[in-house]
Amino acid sequence: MYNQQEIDKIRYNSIPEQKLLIGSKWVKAKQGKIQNIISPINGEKISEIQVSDEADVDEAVKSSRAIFEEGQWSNMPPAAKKKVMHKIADLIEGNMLELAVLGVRDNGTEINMAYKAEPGSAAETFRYYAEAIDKVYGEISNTSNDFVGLIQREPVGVVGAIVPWNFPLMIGAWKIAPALAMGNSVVIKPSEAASLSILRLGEICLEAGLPPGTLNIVTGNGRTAGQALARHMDVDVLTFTGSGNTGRQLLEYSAQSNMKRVYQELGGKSPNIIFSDTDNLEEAAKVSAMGIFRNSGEVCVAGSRLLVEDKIHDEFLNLISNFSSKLKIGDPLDIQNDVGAINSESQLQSDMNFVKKAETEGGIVELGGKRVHKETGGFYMEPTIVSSVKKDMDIFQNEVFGPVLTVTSFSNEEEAVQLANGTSFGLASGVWTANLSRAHRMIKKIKAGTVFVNTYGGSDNTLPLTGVKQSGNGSDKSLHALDKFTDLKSVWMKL
Ligand code: TXE
Repeated sequence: MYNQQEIDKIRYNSIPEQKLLIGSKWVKAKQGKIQNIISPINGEKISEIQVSDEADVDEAVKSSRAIFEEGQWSNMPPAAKKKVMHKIADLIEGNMLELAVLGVRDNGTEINMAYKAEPGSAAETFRYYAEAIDKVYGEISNTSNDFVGLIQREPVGVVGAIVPWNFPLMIGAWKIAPALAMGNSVVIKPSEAASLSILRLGEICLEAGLPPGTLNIVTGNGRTAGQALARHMDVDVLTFTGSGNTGRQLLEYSAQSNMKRVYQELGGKSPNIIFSDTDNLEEAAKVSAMGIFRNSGEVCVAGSRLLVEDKIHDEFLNLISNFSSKLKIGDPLDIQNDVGAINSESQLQSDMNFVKKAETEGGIVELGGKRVHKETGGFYMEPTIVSSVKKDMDIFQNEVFGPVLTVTSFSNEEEAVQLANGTSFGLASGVWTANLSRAHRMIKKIKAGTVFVNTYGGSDNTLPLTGVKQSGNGSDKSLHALDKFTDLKSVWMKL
C-alpha cells in the first residue's frame, strides 16, 4: 500500500503544461488556447491543459480512423492484443500512487478511496477486458440444414468517449478498455475539471505498445471539444458519463450529424430504503452514511435519498447523524481524513444552494450544511443531513452531487416503492430488511439498474452498471459493455 511520507514526497511535484495526444505525438491545441487547472485542495493553479476545438478534434478522429483502417490494432491477433492490455494494467499498477495522487490533486477525492477506485479499479478493468478478447466469439444460428447462418461480432470503428471529473480514470477505463478489446480506436475527452490522470494513461498506453492513434486524447471544455466530438461525422459510437443536461444535448448532436449511437450514464437520485426489521441498524447507518458521503457525494450511484420506515425514523436518524458527525473532512491527501474536497468552487456553491432551498421548502438541516476549511483556499463541505424532505421538493427530485443526504419517512412497503420510484432517475437503490420475501418484492418493484440489499455501494467488473429512465442506457462494466462497441453481422450461406 502506501504511507503518508510517500504521499508527501510527491504531492507537490510540478506538473508541466499538458498537451493533446494525437497519434504518437503530444501537441498543443491549434488555436493556442490553454486553461488553468485549479486544485480543489487549496484553490491553487497546478498546471494547464490545452483547450481543443473542432480542428483538433477532427485531427484526432482522423488519426483514430486511419489506424483503425490500417489494422495495426483492429487486426492484431487476439493473443497479442491481450498482452498489450495486460501490459497497460501492469503499468497502471506499477504507478498506482503516482496516478492516485495526480488524480486527487486534480479532483479532490480522498486518497484512501481514490487509490482503490481510480488506478486500482482501472487496472482491474483493463485486465478483465484483456481476458475477454479471446473468449467472446460469434455464433452459429440454427437455420435449416441447407444453410449456415453466422453471427459475427465486428468492431464499430471509432468510439468517442466523454467522461466526467468524479472518477476520471475508473470511468475512462470503463469506456476505453471494452472498446479497445473489441478492436476499436478511441478518442477520449476527459472533463476540463479532471484531465490529468487520463493524460497520464495516454503515456502508459503508448509505453505498453498500443499502436499510436488507437487512443487519442483531446482536452478542453464540453461546449467546444465535447461538442465537436459528439457532432463529428466519422465517430461511430459515443459513450458518455455526466449530467442529464449534457446527455440531452448529445442526443441532439447525434441527430444533427451522423445519427451515431449514444450510450449514456447520467447519474441518479438513488433511494436507500431502511425497513424496521433490518438486522443491525447501527451497521446499516454506517454503510448508508458512507454510501452518500464518500468522495463528498460525488458518486453517480450515491444513496442520496434515505427512506426510513416511520417506526424507526428518529432512532435511525440519530444513528446516522452520530456516525456522520465524526467523519473527518479535509486535505484529501492526508490519509487520516475520511472525506476530501469538492471538485470545484462552483460545485460547492451548487451543493450549498440545494441545502438553502430545501430549508425554505420545509427541510430541517440535522447535520452540517456549511462550508469548512475556507482558510485553506480549498473547497470543503460538511456531511449534511436534511430531514422532513417531501417528494415534491427540489432536493428530493434533483441530483445534488455533493455530501448531502435527504431523509423521508414512509409507513409501508407500497409507500416506500412509490417514493423510491418517484423521480426521473433510475440508477441505483438500496433495501435493508431481514425479510427475504420483502427483499425480493422490492427488487422487482424498484425501477433502477442496481439494487443493493443489506449493503450499499459494492461493485466489481462482473456486474453491469446500467441506468433506466433518465439515468441512461447501455451498460458500463461486465461483458454486456462489449455490445456497445460491436456491430452484429449476419452471414447467410447456402450449402
Ligand atoms: O457535468 P457535465 P458537470 C452531474 C452532477 C453535477 C452536474 C454538473 O449533478 O453536479 O452533472 O457537472 C462534457 N457537449 N454529474 O458540469 O457538464 C464535459 O466537458 C459535449 C453526474 O461536470 O455533464 C465533461 O467532459 N460534451 C455525473 C462531461 O461532459 C459536453 C458525473 C461531463 O460534464 C458538453 C458528472 C456538451 N455540450 C456530473 N457539456 C455522473 N453521472 O457520475 C459538457 N460536456
